[in-house]
Formats: sequence, structure tokens, C-alpha cells
Amino acid sequence: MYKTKDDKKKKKYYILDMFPYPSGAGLHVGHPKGYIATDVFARMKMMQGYNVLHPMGWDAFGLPAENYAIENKVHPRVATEKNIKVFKNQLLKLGFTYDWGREINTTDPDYYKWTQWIFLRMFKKGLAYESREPINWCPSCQTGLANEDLENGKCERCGSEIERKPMRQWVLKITDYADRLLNDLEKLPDWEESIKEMQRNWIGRSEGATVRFSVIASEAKQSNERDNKLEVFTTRPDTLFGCTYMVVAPEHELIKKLSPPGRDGEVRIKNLKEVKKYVEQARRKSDLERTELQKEKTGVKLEGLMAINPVNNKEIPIFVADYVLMGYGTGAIMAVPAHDKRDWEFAKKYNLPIAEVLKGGDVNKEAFTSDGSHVNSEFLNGLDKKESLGKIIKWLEKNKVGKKAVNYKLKDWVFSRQRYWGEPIPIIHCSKCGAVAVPEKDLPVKLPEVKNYEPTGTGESPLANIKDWINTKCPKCGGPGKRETNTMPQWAGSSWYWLRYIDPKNDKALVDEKKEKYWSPVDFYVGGAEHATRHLIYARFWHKFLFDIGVVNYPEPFTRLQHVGLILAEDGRKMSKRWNNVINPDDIVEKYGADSMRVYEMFMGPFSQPCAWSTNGLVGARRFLDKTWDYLFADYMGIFIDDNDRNQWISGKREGSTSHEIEVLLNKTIKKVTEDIESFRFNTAVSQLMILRNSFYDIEEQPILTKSHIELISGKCIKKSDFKKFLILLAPFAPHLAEELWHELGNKESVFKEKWPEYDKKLVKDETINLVVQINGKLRDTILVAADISEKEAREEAMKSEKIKKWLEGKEVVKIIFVKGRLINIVVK
Ligand code: ANZ
Ligand code: ZN
Repeated sequence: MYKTKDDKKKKKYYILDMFPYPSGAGLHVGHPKGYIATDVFARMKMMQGYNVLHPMGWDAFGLPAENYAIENKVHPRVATEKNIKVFKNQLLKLGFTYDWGREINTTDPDYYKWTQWIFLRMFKKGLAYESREPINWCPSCQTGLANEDLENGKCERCGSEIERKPMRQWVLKITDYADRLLNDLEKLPDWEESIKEMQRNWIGRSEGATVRFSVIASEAKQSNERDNKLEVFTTRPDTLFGCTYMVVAPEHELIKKLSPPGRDGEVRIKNLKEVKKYVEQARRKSDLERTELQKEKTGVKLEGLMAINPVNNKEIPIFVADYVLMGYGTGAIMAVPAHDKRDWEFAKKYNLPIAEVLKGGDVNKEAFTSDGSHVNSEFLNGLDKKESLGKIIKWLEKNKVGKKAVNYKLKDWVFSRQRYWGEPIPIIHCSKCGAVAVPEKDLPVKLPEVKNYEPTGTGESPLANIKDWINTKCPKCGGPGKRETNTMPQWAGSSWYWLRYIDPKNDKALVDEKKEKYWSPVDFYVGGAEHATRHLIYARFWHKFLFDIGVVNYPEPFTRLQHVGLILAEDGRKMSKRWNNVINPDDIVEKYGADSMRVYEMFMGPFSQPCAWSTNGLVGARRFLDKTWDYLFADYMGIFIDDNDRNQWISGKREGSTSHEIEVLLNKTIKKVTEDIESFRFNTAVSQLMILRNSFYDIEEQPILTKSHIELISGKCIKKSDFKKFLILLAPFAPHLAEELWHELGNKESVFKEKWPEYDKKLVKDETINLVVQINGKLRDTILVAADISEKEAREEAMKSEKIKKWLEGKEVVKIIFVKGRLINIVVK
């Protein structure tokens, strides 16, 4: 039943879970929460007549599997396969609608063939390039990492302090897509605003200008060198008249360039020893440590040099200081201590002039960072920020000392790892032809078997030791070539996987064009908030690239996005081996049943909020299901007079009767459950189902059944057709129980082949409402009235209120504003 066909006649709905990373620990009860939610949603959509795609797979390359494998002395493939088995068994127990015929695994060569193919296409477009810039190096994982893989300057996996290490790297030019990644967020109204904001901050677009300063020797006035330039990026070029010194980052090339001994008159750093020592100290600090606002600023003046401020030709000193980072802008700044906090502190410490150029503060006391009109700035005097920015940029461009510029925090994606368990990068190095793409017909480049997959520590991947794999022919000239030994990062395989579910077995193309047209984009994507930046930015980047080369026909992969609130342990902490508070879903299923777990996780609280596990809550969910079962089968309850009576009802020979109240409640429940599932408010949907169930007959309210009770309820069963509607509403949450009861009712087909019920509009209208009564727009009273009250009646009712009478005394009513079902506003004079 859960086999998804490409049935083009039906309207499609593609709902996607973030696929798990199959770790050695298995799933805990928190992991399936999102999967249960999408499953409830998918089941409702199926019953609403959609052709639903709800797939599952494994994101199985990457460091954790490899580290686990090394620790436990097993091959990562063996460990991964074992972990996947465990995960899959755990998921199977929960009764999901996944079409396992579409299962994917990022470590399967038939899958990563296409990951490599995308890389090659990027390479051919110049979007994948080699670089030798210093990158983040984790000394413990012994691999390079992307900026995104750091947490507070530390390795996100093992917590080690990151070093900067110059290394040959493959880098993806994600910055080419920065503007589109940013602007297209506006086209995603069904993404949570908080996630979009995190992406905006991550991309970090700043508008400003670059300004080029000349660097000269401070003593020799007659320097013959004119070509030493220092370029900065600034968001405030309008404060250029207030620039009284400059700072370069410790890694800045200017230091290296001006280090060798020079002849007289040549521009050179004179206090090299001191500078080198400072640079060395800075190297050991993380970016976060370096830029912390509270930290005391440190730095060393570069003796022997001066910079010339192009706007007023003043000579100003240059410092090296670690509060300027190499990875941002140009790695150098023009310091404006009067109007920038960090510059101000630095200037105070080193006794540098503070020149006010914006009016409004007292720059002797602190930096004035708000807007103010310009002073001491010649042609900018009297202008505000906007005007002066325009004017100074024009001036910089005219004088060829700078230009308008945009800067991004987003950096190109460091895409190679010096580790074993990843997709080989399909490149062959040739001494004549350079880096050459492996021909597409030779894909996949399979990960070779090695004896030793421990990292070498030399900055080379363990693949570097397999000589017969490395040595190959150059595809271009046929001469000797060597395979690239770096592998792709963990995030590669997940950057396009949603496309593969559409057409998982295709060996001719990444995805068939027609199938892609039918299924994409993903209508709804649900997963952890921790993926707001990394995975979701990479995924959007690759998708846009695939859009540009015509593989997909939508520029954005995920139409709607929802994050999952964490399930915490009963003690309120995160579930973790460390705290010994992990609950295994297998145990819950064993003891309480899969449906209890499903219902409980949907009922425990608002979906997107963190919520602590509670065994009591779980027991409550189980009780609700028991009561549902008992409606038909509890011997002691006597809803049916006897078995014969029940059989008559089931076979339709006796009708049962539904009271008007229950009928109204049933219709309201249909409406509420439908809308709540649609908007991921599962907790209120479940509670509504509980209310409905209790209205049929609540045994708990009458724990001791006397004879008269039994007489009272005996034979009072509701209409079978109404009970069926209740079962259908319950089915997405508790599929096993609902299916079983459905069959007990004599149905031959699955409950999931039923149509989702519709409600009677007349019955769901609220009969009374609280009408707001305003006098001149101010709330003065609320009155209980019929929901469909007319303006005339509302006016009469409002006038009867004592509170309102008081306000109307001696006044003349000039106008009445009436919003049906909401409010009446009486305007008086
Ligand atoms: C002069 C200036 C005057 C600045 C002023 C600010 C205020 P955002 O908005 O984050 O883009 N900056 C530039 N490169 C830097 C680096 N590598 N390390 C540390 N700081 C750097 O910040 C841009 C501003 O951050 C730039 O504008 C520069 O200081 C600083 F009243 O230039 B500003
Ligand atoms: Zn060659």
C-alpha cells in the first residue's frame, strides 16, 4: 500500500524527513518525533486523495562512522551497514508509510556516482577549484574543516581547538550564489522566519566600499617604492576623515611581503622580531577569542611603515592586531576610533588620536556609533549617513582609490577532507594537464578497500597509501596521472538526496526529467533546527546549481520548512549516553505499543517546542487508545446489550444513534483535526480526539458501574458511520489500532483507502460568541451574543449593557462600525 507510483493523474504531495545519520548508538525516542509528524501528515494527505511521496534513507558517510570504526576496529562500511540495520528495524516498528523501495544510502556507489557527477559539473563550470589558503585544521580528527564545521572556534565533532593550516584544498564557490541564496529567501513564505534569519546572518551581506591606502617607509621621505598598497573593506567609508590608524590581521600578506631585509629607502618592517612573536601568539587563538568585545585589545605597531589616508593625505601608523580577522573583508581595516568601539578601546590603550567626524556624542568618553551629521570631513560636512556614503564612494571611484563593494561573511566551502570514509573526489592530477576531470563514463570512482583507514596525520588522506589505486592515466593526454586522494565532506551526499528519491534506481541520469517535473519541489521538509545554516544552505546552493544546468526545474528545493522541537529526558536534560538518560523506542514499543508512542509524542506539547519525556504522559496516551478499543469490546461496559447486539450494530442491522451534541462535536473535531494536522498542531488535534472519544461515553467518570448505569448506557452506541469517521481521524496517529478496529467493523479494505471525512459547515459554527463593544475605538465591554447576530441586534444588545450606558450618557452616536462575529464600535461625540 505504501508503494509510491508516479501516477501523473493524481495531485502529488512530497513530504520529506531529514534522513538520519546511522550512528552506533541507535535511535532514541527523540529522533522519531519528526518522522511521526510527517507520517501523520502523509497519511492524512493520502486519504485526502494525494499521491504522496514520503521516503527514507541514510546519510552514512562522514567522520562519526569513521571514528566509531577506528575505535571499534571494524571497517566503516561494516559498521555503517550494521548501524543502518538497527535504525531501520527501529523505524519499522513504528509503522511508517515509507516506500522502502525508494530507500537510498549515500555510501552506495550507485548513489555517490551522482554526487561525484555534480562535483564534476561544478568543476567544469569553475565552481570547484583548488586553493592553498590556510584552512581550519582539527589536530585530533586530523582533517581540514569548513567554517560551518566549527562551534565557537572548536571542532564541532571532538571539541578540539582549531588550528590554521595552509593546505591544498578543494573549495566550492558558494559565494557566487550568495546573493541568490539571500534574495530567494523572500520567495519562501512558508519557511519559519527564525530559520531564514539564521541564514541571512550566516550569509552576512554588508554593503560598503573598499579603500586603498598607500604604504610608505616612515623615515626615508624619498622612498622610491610607490606600489605598496593596503586595501580595506569598510561599511563606513563616510568616516574616512576620522581614520587615524590602520590594522592588519596577523596572517596578512603585508607582513610577509615587508619582512625580508631591504635596502635603504625600501619599505620594510623594522621591529620584525616583535611582530613575529605577536603573530605566533595570535595563531594559537580562535577567531572567537580574538574578536570577543570584552577582551582587552592587543597589538604591535609595524615600525618603519606609514600609511597615507587618501582623503586627506595624512600619514597614519599601521598596527598588527588580532581583533582583525584574516577571513573577513580584506583582512585589514581603516580604524575610526571615534565611531567604532573596538577601534576606540585600541586607540585609548595605545594612545592614538581619536578624531570625531560624526556629531552627537562625546568621543573622549566612548565611541559614538549612532548616526549623526558629518563634521571635520571637508566635502562631507553637514551631510547625513546616506548622502555622505553616496558622495564618498563617488569620490573614491573618481580618484581611483576605492570603490563600492559588497562583502559576505559566507566563505567558499572548503570541500575536501583528509579522511577515508567519504566520496572520492573524481579528479586526476597530471603533471602536464593539471587537475583533470575523471570522464563521466568512468563514474563512480569507487572508494578502494584499504587495510588502514586511520588518518595519516600528515595532511594526506589514508587513500594516499594505496599506490595501485592512485597511479592511473591522465584522461586528457594519456600520460601518468595520480588520483585525488582527498574525499568529500559529510555534507556532500545530503546536498541533493531529495532528488534521488524521485528516481532512485536510474543509472542514466541523476533523476528523470519528467519524474522530476512531476514530484518537485519538495512540498514540506521537516527536521532539526541545527540544520538551519549548514545543510539547508548547502542544499539550496546545490539545488540552484542543478537548476542552472537544467537538471531541476525549480530554483528552490523546499517549499515549506518546519523544525522539530527536541524531546528532552525526563530529568529535563538532553538525552545522552553521558547522562545515562536515553530512552530507546524499542522498549517503549515493547511495553506500550507503537501507537501509544506515536500518540504520545504528538500529544506531549507544541510540536516545535522542546519538551521533556514523561512516562505518565505516555500512560495517558495508552489509556486513550485502550478506551477507544473498549468502546466496542469491553465486556463490562455494556454499550452493547450483548454480543448479538454488537453484531447487529456491526452488520448494520441496528443503527445506533448519535445525539445532536455529539454530532456537532464530531463535525468540529473533523474540522479541527484536519486544520491542526495541516499546521502541525498535533497536540491540540489529539486532545480534540480525546474529547470526542470521551463524549461517546466516559467510563472514568463513572468508575463503579451500577446496574442503573448499565441500563442508562446500554444500547446507546452512536451511529456506526459516525464511529467510522472517528476512526479515520484517529488512523494517522494510531494506524495499527485504527486498522484493527476498522477490520473488526467488517471492512475488507484498509482504513487508509478511505476518504478523509468532511465536516458539515452548518454544524461547526459557534453558536455564541463574545462580541467586543468599543466606544470610540476603546474596549468598554464584551457581551455574549448569538454568533450570527446582525448589526441592528448587536446595537440593541450593546445599549442594554450598564457599562456601555454609562459611556453613552449625554453623548450623540455619530457612527456605528460593525464587524460581523467580532466587534461593534460606537463612535460618539
Ligand atoms: C571603518 C569603520 C568605521 C567601520 C565605523 C565600522 C564603523 P560588518 O558590518 O560586519 O560587515 N572590519 C572589516 N574587516 C574586518 C576584519 N577582517 N576583522 C575585523 N573587523 C573588520 O563590519 C564591517 C566593519 O567591520 C568594517 O567597517 C570594519 O570597520 C570592520 F564607524 O571600517 B569599519
Ligand atoms: Zn595529462
